[in-house]
Amino acid sequence: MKKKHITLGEFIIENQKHFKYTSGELSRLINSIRLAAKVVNHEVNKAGLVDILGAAGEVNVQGEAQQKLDVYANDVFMQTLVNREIVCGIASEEEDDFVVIEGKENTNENKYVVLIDPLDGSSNIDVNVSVGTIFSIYRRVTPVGTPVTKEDFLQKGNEQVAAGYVVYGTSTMLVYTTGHGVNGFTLNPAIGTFYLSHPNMQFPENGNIYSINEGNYKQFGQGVKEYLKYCHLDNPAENTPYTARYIGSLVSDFHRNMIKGGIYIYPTSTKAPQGKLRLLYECNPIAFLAEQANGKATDGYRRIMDIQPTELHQRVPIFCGSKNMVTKAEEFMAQFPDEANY
Ligand code: P6P
Repeated sequence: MKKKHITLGEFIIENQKHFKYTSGELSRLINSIRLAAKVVNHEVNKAGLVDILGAAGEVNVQGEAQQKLDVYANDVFMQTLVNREIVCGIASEEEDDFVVIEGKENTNENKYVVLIDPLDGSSNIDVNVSVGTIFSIYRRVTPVGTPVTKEDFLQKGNEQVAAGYVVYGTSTMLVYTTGHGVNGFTLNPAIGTFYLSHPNMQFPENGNIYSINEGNYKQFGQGVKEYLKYCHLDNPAENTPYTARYIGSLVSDFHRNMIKGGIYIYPTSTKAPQGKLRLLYECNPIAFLAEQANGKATDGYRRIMDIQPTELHQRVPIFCGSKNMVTKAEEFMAQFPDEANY
């Protein structure tokens, strides 16, 4: 009998073998993210009805207070993770500090921490452009049974045990890695089930799509400016000029580039001297996915996942996508090493 598309649940069970030393906690953690993604998807998909349902901060027709969707998404992911009693701490773009999660009898027996951007690009919702959730999972480094500390969250990206995103687009997909490649699952909204639609996703090593906000050109450093001039050159031998595609939603640009080939850049600028994207819950998970998909992710000079975090919400510049495109961009950045000291 022809093998049907397997579901995310079946995939997790089949790949349990990779986590032989865990008691299925990581699998249960991925499952809880699956549930939260479906709940958020339902809300995001009806966001267009805001005039009927009531804008954020107002009361909707059912008399319920409407939350801003990124606050709503944060609440859904936090609540789902807490209810499943799988993690001992959560850091979120929507929370100033990390949140200690205590199980029953105030214990902290769970060994994973989650860092999350619950709804990246949420300003795009009002104009019906795709948005995404980005998550990163680590084993705690402080003793099990004690409350988590900042040290559990300030780990290098190399220590991630899993990372992924949900893209709420023309279809809703959950794309994640546990260090054994990248797999994409598409939601069938009719039955609320994710099916494996994109097995073993890989960045093409080359591509001709570049994603950057060129409106900031004047604020960029010389290395980025020289690279952009290269992208614009009419040079068939270098497959230029490239095509500019910038959605304003990291997850969507990254997802398209992973399928078609391309590079996404959010560099430092005079307007954003540290860059804009957050290291812990945007750049590190995206970098883990990029490298697991045969791509590359650096700050223009060094691997994103080698950077030692110092603050929960710190920003770093990011160049990520097709390996050879990132390497070419780094050749221009290397001519201006002073820009590495952001
Ligand atoms: P800009 C969305 O706010 C985001 O974090 C990414 O998803 C997106 O790529 C970027 O910022 C857009 O930023 O400055 O170009 O509007």
